[in-house]
Amino acid sequence: MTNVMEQKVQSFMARVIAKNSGEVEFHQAVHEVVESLIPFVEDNPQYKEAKILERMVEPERVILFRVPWINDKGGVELNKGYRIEMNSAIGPYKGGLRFHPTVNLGILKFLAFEQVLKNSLTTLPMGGGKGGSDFDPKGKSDNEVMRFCQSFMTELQRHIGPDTDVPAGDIGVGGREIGYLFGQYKRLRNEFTGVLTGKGLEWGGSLIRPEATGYGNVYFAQEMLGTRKDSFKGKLVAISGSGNVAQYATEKVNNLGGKVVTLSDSTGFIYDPDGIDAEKLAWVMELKNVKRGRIKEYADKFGAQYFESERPWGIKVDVALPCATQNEINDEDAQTLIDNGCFCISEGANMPSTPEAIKIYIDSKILYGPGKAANAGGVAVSGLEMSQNSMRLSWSREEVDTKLQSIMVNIHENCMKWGTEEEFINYVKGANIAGFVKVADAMLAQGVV
Ligand code: NDP
Ligand code: 2IT
Repeated sequence: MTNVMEQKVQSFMARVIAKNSGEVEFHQAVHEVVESLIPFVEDNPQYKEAKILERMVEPERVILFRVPWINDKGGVELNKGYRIEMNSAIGPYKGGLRFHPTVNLGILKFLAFEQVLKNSLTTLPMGGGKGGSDFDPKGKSDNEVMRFCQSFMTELQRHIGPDTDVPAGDIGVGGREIGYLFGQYKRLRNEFTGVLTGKGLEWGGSLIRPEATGYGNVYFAQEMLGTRKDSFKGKLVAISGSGNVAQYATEKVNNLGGKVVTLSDSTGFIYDPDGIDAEKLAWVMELKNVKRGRIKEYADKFGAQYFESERPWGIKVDVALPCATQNEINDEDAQTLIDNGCFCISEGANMPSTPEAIKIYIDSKILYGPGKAANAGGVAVSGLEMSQNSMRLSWSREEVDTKLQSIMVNIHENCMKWGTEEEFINYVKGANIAGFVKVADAMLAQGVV
């Protein structure tokens, strides 16, 4: 980047930092995007004159609320509730809810900002939003989770709707939580509508939605490997996390002939050089989704190694799929991965790589799929769930999976279109510009709103 352009990025960021004080993850997400977009906007003055970038970093609306609830001992508990309605230029706000003790305004704004560009990349008509709470579902009974979800929805319901804002899951919000949230919405509003996605199959959910983020991430990685006439066959793969995204990424890698050798959670990671096959994965799903136990138990059960408080990036692999959380790969991890021969990193999580790690990927010219492209399969199938709900129809597993695959292929093509440089595809630049253009053009058409 030229010095002049670098200065423009710095002065844009200085304003963002001053106006959004202390929101470090939001600053990080915006910086990564404007590094690609400021040079593009300079070449396309219609966006500059209309201050599209400045408007895109300001949420259309931020909702903050109190969530009081009663624990099993009869004591009063209190959490914070949030919904960031970031951008509705191309459709109703759409994006997940995260329940995790680290949740704060800056984290949700980073996620909502990424979501706007991600949703645009899917080609479906969805704006961007994100929400959640600092509630920690770990160690809570089902009844406590239910009472929390009911209190959370009692306030949220007045702000959302199937044509307004359609939340879904994210960290700490899976099928159980979506069920309790949906039940309360329906009771308060007396409406059975597609106000949430990730619903159960019997009550408006879509086939393949649970699988979609993990499958989509592997489909995206497969497209990247395809540019080098390569595939997952015989590849060693490191996956982090052991939740929704990690589980279905593991399943799809297995189906495509690769071997997943790691999984993790917030306490450590397991290394199984024999591979986490279908049987072991079924055991992990039961452990995580039903018993809600720790990944360490895998090592005890299958005789694998367990590394307390460590992340899996020191293991020698060909492909890495970070599927846990933000900033889980730093520059040291990135360098270790590459030194060990890893040449493909596809992000199931949102912003799992630090800016320093991303610089190492780009300088090394490895295949690097940033989250907003690589994990867009989840929200894409949420979009398909919204369509099925509007039509009061449901599509077969094959139909939804075929649509998911073609959406991931299309996102990959769009990244190539906007991100191809000399002998290298810069997927960061490609995803940022491809996602931006559609939203920016819609904003231009709709005037100063
Ligand atoms: P889950 O809650 O199902 O699983 C999260 C996993 O990540 C768990 O193994 C969890 O471990 C681990 N984890 C969470 N926080 C941390 C942390 N601070 N440090 C280390 N490990 C952590 O969430 P999902 O699988 O749905 O989400 C994973 C990632 O994928 C997130 O970044 C999310 O934003 C992203 N994503 C999710 C989509 C979806 O459809 N669900 C769509 C697109 C992206 P533990 O149980 O110990 O907390
Ligand atoms: O980060 C994400 O894309 C999600 N958590 C899924 C959002 C959705 O609305 O399905």
